[in-house]
Amino acid sequence: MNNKYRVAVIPGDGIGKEVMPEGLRVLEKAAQRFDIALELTHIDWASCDYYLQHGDMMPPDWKAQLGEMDALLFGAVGWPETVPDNVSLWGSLLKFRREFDQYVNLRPVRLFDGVPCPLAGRKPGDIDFLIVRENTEGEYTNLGGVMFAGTEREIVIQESVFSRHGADRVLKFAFDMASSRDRRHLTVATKSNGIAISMPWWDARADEIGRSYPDVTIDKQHIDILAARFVLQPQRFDVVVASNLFGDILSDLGPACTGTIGLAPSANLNPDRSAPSLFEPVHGSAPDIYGRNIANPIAMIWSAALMLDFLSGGEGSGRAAHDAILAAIEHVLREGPRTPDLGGSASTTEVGLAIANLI
Ligand code: GGG
Repeated sequence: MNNKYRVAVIPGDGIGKEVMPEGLRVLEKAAQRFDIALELTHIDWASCDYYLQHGDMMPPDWKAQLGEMDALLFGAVGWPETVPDNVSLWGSLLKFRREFDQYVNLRPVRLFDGVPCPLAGRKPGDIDFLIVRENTEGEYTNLGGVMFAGTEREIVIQESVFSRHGADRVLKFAFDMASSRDRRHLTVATKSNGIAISMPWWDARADEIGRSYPDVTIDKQHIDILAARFVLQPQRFDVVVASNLFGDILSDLGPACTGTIGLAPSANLNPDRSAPSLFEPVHGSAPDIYGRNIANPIAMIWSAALMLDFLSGGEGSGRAAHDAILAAIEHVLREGPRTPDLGGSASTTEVGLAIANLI
């Protein structure tokens, strides 16, 4: 074997449990073909079912168990009928991102050949960009509190946190990504007119970091018009860097503009490799379609491909396996079968099998 990787497999909740087997089917086929050894550890916690039995999303030694891994392959979290969403998210996914310092959430957005685009007149090639979402701070905090709760005087304070260390490192990553691409253009999502302290500061950090990247052109766009341009002029974008919340919203909107969020993968990266990185579809647990075997497994499968690419440093058999999986996804999106989110009637399993058979 060329390479050996330890991977924790965490299906989580809802359709995470349905798309994960297809992710693994394709992953194992690619590993076999490209001589990659995978040691998979199946995790049945980090789920709302586990919470209902144990009163917590994860066991107390979760960090020791997962810290030994090279990567985490994650499905989805959330089952609001039984566990409040903030409890399940803060009890699992956000702990992984913070404790393993996965400070970059890389989310590719691409319109594929054969996928009907909801934006009139767009063809493959018009939409092909990367969202770099800051992943450990920003608007995602549990800092704040409620005063005079339940009274007419009720006051709610929710803090945002931006550190120079946190902003600079994700901005550098985004500039590096832009610098490595043909168009070399970086869009910085901001809202410096309304959010009067953190966002002008974020813009200034981008300007300062950008001085080390004279080959990269940069434009700053307020999040409201930026969102509109995702729909109206998606060809403008190459790499987009955004704070945690803005990046989260943009990375649902972007894939929606390419036909379905069911295709969108993500890589929660610890680029320094001091702890495992995590790979997951952008979509959540989708309680409305869970149990019918109709969820699109492609976001999960593409996430597994991103994992192989990252683990191999973008070289050798890992890169070859990634490229083969992407080619198989492209083929299936052109020729079918398709799940209902893309207008087809195929099952999750049928799409997974079709992709695996092409590897
Ligand atoms: N597979 C992604 C997932 O389960 N997402 C649930 C969610 O609410 N995520 C919010 C976030 O990514 O910050």
